[in-house]
Amino acid sequence: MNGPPEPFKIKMIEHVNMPDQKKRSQVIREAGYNTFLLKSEDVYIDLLTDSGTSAMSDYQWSGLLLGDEAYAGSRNFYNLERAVQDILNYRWIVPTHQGRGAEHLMYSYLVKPGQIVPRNMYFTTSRLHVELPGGKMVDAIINEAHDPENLHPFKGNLDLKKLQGYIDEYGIDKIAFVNVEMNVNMAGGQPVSMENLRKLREFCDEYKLKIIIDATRSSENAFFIRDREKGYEDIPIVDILREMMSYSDGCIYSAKKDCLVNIGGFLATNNEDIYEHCRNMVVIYEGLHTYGGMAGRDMEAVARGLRESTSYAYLKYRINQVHYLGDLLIKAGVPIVRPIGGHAVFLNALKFLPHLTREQWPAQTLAATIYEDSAVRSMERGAVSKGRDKETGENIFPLLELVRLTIPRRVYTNTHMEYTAESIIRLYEKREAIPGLKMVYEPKYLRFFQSRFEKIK
Ligand code: P71
Repeated sequence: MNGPPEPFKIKMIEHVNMPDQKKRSQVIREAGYNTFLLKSEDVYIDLLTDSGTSAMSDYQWSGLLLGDEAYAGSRNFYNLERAVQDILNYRWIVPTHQGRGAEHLMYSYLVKPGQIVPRNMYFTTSRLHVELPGGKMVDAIINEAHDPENLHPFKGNLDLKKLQGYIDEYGIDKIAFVNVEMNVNMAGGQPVSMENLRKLREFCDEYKLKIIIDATRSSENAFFIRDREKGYEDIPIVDILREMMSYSDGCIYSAKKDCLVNIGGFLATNNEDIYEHCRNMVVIYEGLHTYGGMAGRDMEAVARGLRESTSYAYLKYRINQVHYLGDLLIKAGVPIVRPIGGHAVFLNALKFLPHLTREQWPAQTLAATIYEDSAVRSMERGAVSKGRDKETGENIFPLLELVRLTIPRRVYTNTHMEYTAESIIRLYEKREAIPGLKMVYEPKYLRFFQSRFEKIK
């Protein structure tokens, strides 16, 4: 058997379409070879993202009916507050419509113009919310994370020598805070170890630096700590989460991932100044501090989902499914990022399509080609996502030029994984025949969402 069986059964299904070859070629051309611009009804298996795409449980759905839609003081806010206190061990929470709302409130308070924010790799919205108040995000992840084949078990770890280097180069006053992402998305869903967090806390205490966690995928990170780190084998996920967060001054959380909901987010902290400021700001940008852009029913679903995300049996099934897809590809020799991460399998487009130049956008090309072959939708995570250098205006070509096959939680079966793997293996066998793309339209912000391409003849 391929890992543990699902710790749930299916109560309701959603029909999906399988467009034929002619239709697939037509719609991906019309979408400018950008998978973000496809209509969902033209997609058979949607691996664009694990964000907001999970299947809720009957316990979460039933919570929707208990939504208290009062403008102020909704009971569901207090349920959410209690869940965050119980599981993440923060005293105060400010709800937001989704993760980037929390990033906006937290980072616009903590970042002053000219300051830098070291982080274990970057994430697109996080970087933008550091840049908008005049800051700059700099990379402080261990070098192993930039090597898609390095098998380090905690490739999300921060490199304290790099942090020291930034302090020496810029001066301590120029560091706004240290940002730690759990199960680092852009590195391939790679975890941070507890030992690294502990050492980081000691390091930051010496310099009185704040640590803010991006806790978006913290339950999945906790699973890897339990599975891989000595001393945590028998520790409940909740206790691991509480310890992880105890090394920080606060977190932002996109509930659309590990909390198993379609919309929602929050920030949480034990720092009274951060709380006071964000609770003030939330009413300007999101909504009153007891709903922050979410309906009461959404907050209930987040509260219940956060609790469900701490089930070890669920996490084991979840991460095992991601590994099932990755292992099928590894067996066929397809180049992927290793170790296989928590939420997605990342194809190494530079190795898959070595005949393309970086300006022919190998990852964008591969994502479009996979759709054309099988109606499976994936996401470019390479130079198009990375964007241009703010100072020179030149394209930045990161070492990682990847296609992300992101697995929604509790949505697809292993047969769907097999179908996906078969398509990619088929393409890998005829990879030399795959032509590149040229960019014909580029928007100013977060260009990967709306840029358009044409096939090079
Ligand atoms: C993902 C997303 C959603 C996304 C965002 C931007 C471009 C494409 C897709 C969102 C995250 C995230 C981390 C670590 C904050 C956010 C923003 N990820 N931190 O991976 O992964 O949260 O989407 O709720 O605003 O597809 P938000």
